[in-house]
Amino acid sequence: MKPMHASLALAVALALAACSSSKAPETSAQAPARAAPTAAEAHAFVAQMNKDYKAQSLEPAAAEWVAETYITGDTQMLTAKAQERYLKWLSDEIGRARPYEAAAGIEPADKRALQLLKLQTAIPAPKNPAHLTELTTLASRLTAAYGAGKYCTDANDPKTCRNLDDASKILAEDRDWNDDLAAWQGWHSVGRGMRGDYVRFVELLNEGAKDLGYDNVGTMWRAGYDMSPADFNAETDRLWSQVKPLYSQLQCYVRRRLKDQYGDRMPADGTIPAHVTGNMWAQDWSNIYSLVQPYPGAGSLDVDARLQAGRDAEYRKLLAAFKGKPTADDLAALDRQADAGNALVMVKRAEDFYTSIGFPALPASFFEKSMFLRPRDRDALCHASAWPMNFATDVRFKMCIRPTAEDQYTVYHEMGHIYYFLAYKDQPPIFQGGANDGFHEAIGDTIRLNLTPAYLHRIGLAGAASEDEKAVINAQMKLALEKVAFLPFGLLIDKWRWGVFDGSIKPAQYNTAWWELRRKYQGVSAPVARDAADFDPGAKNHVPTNVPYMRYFLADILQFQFQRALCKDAGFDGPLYQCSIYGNKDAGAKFWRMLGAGASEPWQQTLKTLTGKDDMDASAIIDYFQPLHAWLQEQNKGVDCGWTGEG
Ligand code: X8Z
Ligand code: ZN
Repeated sequence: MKPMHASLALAVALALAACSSSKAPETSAQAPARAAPTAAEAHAFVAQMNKDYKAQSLEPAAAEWVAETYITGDTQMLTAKAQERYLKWLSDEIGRARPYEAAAGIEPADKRALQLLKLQTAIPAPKNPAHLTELTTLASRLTAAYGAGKYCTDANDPKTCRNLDDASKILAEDRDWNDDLAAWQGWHSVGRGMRGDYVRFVELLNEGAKDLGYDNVGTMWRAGYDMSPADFNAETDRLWSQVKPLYSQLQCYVRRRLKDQYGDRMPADGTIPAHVTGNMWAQDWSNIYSLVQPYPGAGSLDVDARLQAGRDAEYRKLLAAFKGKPTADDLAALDRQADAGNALVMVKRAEDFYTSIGFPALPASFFEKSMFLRPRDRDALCHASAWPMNFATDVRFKMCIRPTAEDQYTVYHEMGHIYYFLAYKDQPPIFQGGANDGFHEAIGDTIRLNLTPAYLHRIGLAGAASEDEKAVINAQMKLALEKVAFLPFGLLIDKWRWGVFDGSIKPAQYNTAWWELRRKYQGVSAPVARDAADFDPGAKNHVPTNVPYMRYFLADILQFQFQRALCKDAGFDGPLYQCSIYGNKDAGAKFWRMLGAGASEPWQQTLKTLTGKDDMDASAIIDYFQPLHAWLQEQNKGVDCGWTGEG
């Protein structure tokens, strides 16, 4: 279903899956395929289509939820079957809908609904039934392989195995070159086994896209932006050219500070090796803030330490209340209870922001049905996602929350999806999606921009805030390591996939093309030589789980546009980086109205209602980081910036 797949991670799941159980409904199929249906007939078709779409989507959503929260061969099979049924229904329905697009005088909303139907999955179904079965089987197998991924130093000893949480923790906290290298290499070995499946997966996706009338699946993914796929391509390049100068300054400065730390182990070609960025994919560098901090000690931004302290206090409280002498089992249970209590505090903290701007409290079922912690007794796909289960109030998180700043911000992000679902739940099902998928990703991130040093201090997550220049530069640097460092990464994942899908990147070049793009856009390199069997894209969630990624690049730009508009609305007239709309119901009401439109109108119109402009525009992110940008330019004066292979 669109909301899902098109919009969020989780969506993914559904998206792919979004299907139904029974035979294709007779209902909308009964519409006569006459040459020229009337507008009234088209209207009736769309009404029935909305009903069927909803009915068909419930079971695959439930199947995918179980498959991702309880990975076994059985749940993989069940979700593959549910997806297969849904995708079959969807492609049949698209065929039935086709004649109505040409109905004379068709209402614009009906026309839009018919167009959106074609975009309700990232996995187009091949007409060949055996190929469809194979496709959904591969989709669920790749998702499960990523979710259950582990690497072991001794294949015969499970105690030596590590999962993504373990490896990520090392990269985030341990600054030792070799420890980080081992964690990076370990996790990337998980991708190797996916290579063959992915090659076949791409063939089948393309077959499905062609059966639906697209050149390839990349063209289909780019068809969801109310402009031609070619124009969308050019649009992403335009936005990148707006932000590249800022990114280049950041890369140059960070590389120099890493050189101070690691000396000659740093490559001489100007690139940053992926494993020393504090993040498995080098997509968010905020974990190495301590290495690149402009003015040590100016301002107080130690959100990680305060979150950990909060979780530890929870544990001590539980231990103190325990009657008698706890056994080892009791202690393990208390530990778990402390994690659960902490996760709830982190979720409630985010909810508090949203309710402060007038959004409703989350439904009780959200708290009952969400998964907040990594299950201890089974494999689960821990990559965070938000799930619209029923086009109404059954909305959920699937996340494995740890007491870190990164996870706290991800909670705000996921909650943005949840509130989008709730805001547009009264739209017809086919309009229950983001204005475009970048909007969906940008909502929670906009809220996250309101977590200024002053706000973090106010809620006890940071020490006293200072607005002196040094503290401002420090705070900007920390945020830039998250938001500016991400920009080229957000862009390149789908540059790679679009190439894979259109055949310009052949299977034999999958990995080399991946690293060429990493180098070209990010100035990041592989820390060790890669070989022909490596499949490093497989080590990134969205590739095996088949979630389009350009949405995050768009969101990184859009969230600053949204924030600028909301702050204006709130009457804030200081520098944008100091604005927090916490408690501002007027700004909240305007935001809520935008969310309520869902996918019912072209995104340009939705954007204009909020910001007064109808195009995506990176000037807001550039303005936001103006103080840091100037500071970086000063620091990098006389430095030979840039790298070999820069695009
Ligand atoms: O996948 C996500 C969210 C779920 S929609 C946690 N994000 C991207 C990623 O982790 O790669 C958020 C930022 C980019
Ligand atoms: Zn998201």
